[in-house]
Amino acid sequence: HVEIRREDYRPYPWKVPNTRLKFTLGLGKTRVQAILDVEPNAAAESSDVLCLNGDELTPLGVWVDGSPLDSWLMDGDDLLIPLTPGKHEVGIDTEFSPAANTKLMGLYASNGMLCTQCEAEGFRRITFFPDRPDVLSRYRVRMEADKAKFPILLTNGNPIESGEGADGIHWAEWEDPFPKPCYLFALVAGDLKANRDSFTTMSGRKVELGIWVREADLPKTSHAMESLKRAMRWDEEVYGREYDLDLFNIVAVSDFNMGAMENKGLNIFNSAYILADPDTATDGDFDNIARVVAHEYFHNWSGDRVTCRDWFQLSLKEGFTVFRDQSFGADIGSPAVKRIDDVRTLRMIQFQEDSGPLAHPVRPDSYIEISNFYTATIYNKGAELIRMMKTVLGEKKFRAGTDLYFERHDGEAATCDDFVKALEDASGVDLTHLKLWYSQAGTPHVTARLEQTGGKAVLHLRQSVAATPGQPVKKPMAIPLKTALIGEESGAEIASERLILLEESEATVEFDNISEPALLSINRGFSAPIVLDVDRKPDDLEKLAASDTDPFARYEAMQELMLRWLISTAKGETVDPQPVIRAVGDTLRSNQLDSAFKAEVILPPSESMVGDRMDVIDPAAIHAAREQLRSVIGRDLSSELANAQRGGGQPGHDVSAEAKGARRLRTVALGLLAAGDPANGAKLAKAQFGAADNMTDRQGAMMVLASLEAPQRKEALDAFYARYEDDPLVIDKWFGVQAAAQRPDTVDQVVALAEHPKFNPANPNRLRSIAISFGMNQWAFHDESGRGYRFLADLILKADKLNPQVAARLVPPFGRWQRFEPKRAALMRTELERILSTPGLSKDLYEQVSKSLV
Ligand code: HT7
Ligand code: ZN
Repeated sequence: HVEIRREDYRPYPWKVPNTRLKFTLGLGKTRVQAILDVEPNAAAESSDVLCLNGDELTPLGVWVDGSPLDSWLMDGDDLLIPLTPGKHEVGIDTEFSPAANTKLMGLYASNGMLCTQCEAEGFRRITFFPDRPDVLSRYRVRMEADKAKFPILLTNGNPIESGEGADGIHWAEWEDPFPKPCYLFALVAGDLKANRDSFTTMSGRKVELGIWVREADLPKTSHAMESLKRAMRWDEEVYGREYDLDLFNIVAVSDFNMGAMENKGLNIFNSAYILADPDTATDGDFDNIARVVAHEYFHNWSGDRVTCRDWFQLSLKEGFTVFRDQSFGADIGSPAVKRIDDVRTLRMIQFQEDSGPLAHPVRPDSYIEISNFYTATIYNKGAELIRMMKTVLGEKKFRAGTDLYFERHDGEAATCDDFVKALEDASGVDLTHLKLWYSQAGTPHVTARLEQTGGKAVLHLRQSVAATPGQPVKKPMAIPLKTALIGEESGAEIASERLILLEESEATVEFDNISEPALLSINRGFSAPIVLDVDRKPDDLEKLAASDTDPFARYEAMQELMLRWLISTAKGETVDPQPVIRAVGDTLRSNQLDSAFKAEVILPPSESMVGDRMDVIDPAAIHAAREQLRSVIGRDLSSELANAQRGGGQPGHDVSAEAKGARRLRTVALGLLAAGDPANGAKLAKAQFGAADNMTDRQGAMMVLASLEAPQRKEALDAFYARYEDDPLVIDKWFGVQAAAQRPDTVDQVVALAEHPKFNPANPNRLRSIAISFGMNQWAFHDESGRGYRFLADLILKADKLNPQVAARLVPPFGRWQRFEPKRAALMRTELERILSTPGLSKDLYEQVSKSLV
C-alpha cells in the first residue's frame, strides 16, 4: 500500500475548465458519458499525458477532440491518455452497477433511490477524472432515468432544461455556475418529496429551499428546515457570508458512511441528521440535527467557495467549519453547556486518539487512505486551534481575518498557511507561535501550582508533550490560558481574568495586591486543548465548584473532584466521598443554576475518561469505583435527586432550553437514584418509561433499565421494540442502548444482537449502533475473557468485505491496547494480528490495524 506524502504535492499539469456529464441512470446499470475540456496548467510542469483517476472502472470508449482513441493505457486503476500540448476535448464512457456498490462511495443505491458520495475520492468510481481537490471545473449535467422509478432528478447548481422521451424516460439538465472540485459533485434520483420553504438573503435575493425525503418522512423535516434558515441568517450576521445560488437542496438517505456531505447546492445527509419529531428523536438528536445542518451549510463558504489545495489541508475546511458550528450552537443555546459538551467529545475521542498509535497532526504529513483521516484530530482539535487563534486576536480582528481569507481565496483551493496568513495580514498580529499546533501531534500536559505569600501570588507553569508516532522529540507549544484568581472566602474574582500565553517549557506569572487566600481558576472556558494537572486540595475544588465565576471552570472543578476520588478508589485506596457528595448536593439545591448545567456537572466522568488518567487501565476496578460513587450519591442525595427526577413537567413537544434541561437532569438523576437503590430505580424508570410523551424521557429510562437486573428491563426493551419496529432510526437506538449497557453479560447480549434479524452490517447506522456503542463501553468491551475483543474483530472483518471505510473506523478501541494490564493487552494484540493476517484486507483497514500494532 502506497503512502502519500504532503511534501510530494505538485500542481496538476492540466486545467479542466468545463466538465459535461450525461448519466443514463439505473439501479443495476448506469452509464456515464463524460466530456472534459482540458488545457495545460501554466502553473505546473507540462506533461504529454493526461492521468485520470479511476476506481473499479474500465473505459468503454475514449475520444480526443471528437475522434476515438485507442492509445490509452491503464496504470493500475488510473487511465492514461497521451495528449499533445494545447487545448483538447476528452470524452470517456463508463458503465457500472450502483446496486452492487456496497462501499457507498461514488454512485450507489439506497432504498430504491440513487445517490452519490464523492468526498474524498468517490468521484473516480463514477468516471475517470483528476480526483483531487485543486482541480476546479464548471459542471453541466444531464440525467436520464425511468420517470416512474426516479421521478425526481437533482444535481448541483440550477435546473436549465427538462423533458420526457419515449418509454417513460425523462431527463433534466442542470448547470452549476461555480467551479468546484469533483468531491463536491452530487446527484440524486428517486421517488422523493420535498418540504419546501424559502430564505431571503441579506441583499434581498430569494433562495428556494428543499428538504427531500420519502413521503412518509415529510412530517419529520420541520426541525431541519428551521435549523437551516437559522444557520443561513447566522452566517450572514456573524461572518457576513451570504448564500450564492437560487436553490439549496438537502436530501436524506438511510445508507450513508458519515453524517452528511456539503456538495455545492445539494447537501446529502444521513437521515439520522434530518428526521426528527418528539416521539422518535431525543433532545440530543434535535441538537445534532441543528449542528450538522448548520455545519454543512457553513461549508458553502468554508469548503466550497474556498476549498482545500490537497487532503493534507483537510482541517482548513473541517476544523474551521466545526468551530463555526460550535459557535452557532453556543449562540442558539446555552454557551456554557455547549462548551462542556464539546470539550467532553474532544476528551473522549480526540485525546484518546492523540495519546495512542493513531495520533497525527492537525495537518498530517502522510496517509495511506485519506478516509482514515476524517478524525477528531482534524475536526475537533482543528476547531480548538481556530478557537485559540480567535482568543489571541479577539472578536474584531478575527472577523477581519476571516473576511480577508474569504475575499482573497474565493474560488481557490487554499492551504492552512493561507488561512493563518489572512488572519495575520488583516490583524497585524503575528500568529507564528500557534502554527506548531498544525504540525505537532499529541496533547500537551500542563502542571500548574499557585504559591502565595502575603499579597503576592506566583503561578508556576510547566508543560510537556509525550512522543507520538514519527515525532519522538517535541517542542514546547504556545498555550493560551485564560486565568483568574478566586477568593477562598469571598468567592469573588480577586484577580480578574487575563490571558497568559505559556510558550516555553516553564514559566512563572505574578499576581499582585491579592487581598485574601486565592484559589487558581485556570484554562477557563477550556481556552487550550490540554491536560491540566493543578495542585489543588479537594476542599479547594469543592469551593471552586460552588463559586468559580467561569461556569466551565466550575464544571471542571467538580469533574476533577470526582476524577481524583475515582482514580484513588480504583487504585484500592480508601477516600472520603463527602467533598463530592457535598458539592453534588449544593449543585442540585442551587436556585441559580439551570437544570441543563446541573445535569452536566453532577454526571461522574465516564469510565474511559478515568482510564485515560491512569497509567495502567484496570476496567473492572474503574467500573467498581464508579458504581460505588454513583450509589453513594444516589443514597445520600436521594431526596434532591428524586425532586430533580420529578421536576420540569413540560410537555414533550416543548423544546425550549428549560424543558430540555429538565429532561436531561431527569434522566441523569434517575441513573443515580437507580445506582443507590436498584429495585426502586427500576420502578421509577419503568414509570418514567411508561409516562413519557417524548423520546428523551423514554430512551433515558430504557437506558437506565438496560443496565439493571430487574424484570422491568425486558418489559421496557420489548415494548420499545414493538412500538418502533418499523422505524430504522429508532431501532438503531434499541441496539445501541443494549450495546452500551453496564452489565456483566453485555458481551453475550451483543453477540446475540448481531444475530438479530434486524441487524444488517451493510447499513452503516445499524452497524455502528452496536459496534461504536460497544467499543466505547469500557467495562464490557474489555471483559477479561477477551470475548469482547473477538466479537468486535469478527464484526470488523465482516464489515470490511462490504464497506472498508466504515469498518476501518471501528478499529480505534483496539488502539488503546498498550494502556491495559498485560493479559488484556496481549488479547487485544492477538485480535489486531488476526485481522492483519486476514487475506484480502482493504487498505483502509490495513492502515488502521498496522498502525495500531506499532
Ligand atoms: N465533508 C464531509 C466528509 C464526508 C466524508 C468523507 C469520507 C467518506 C464519506 C464522507 N461523507 C462525508 C462531511 C463534513 O465534514 O461535513
Ligand atoms: Zn465538515
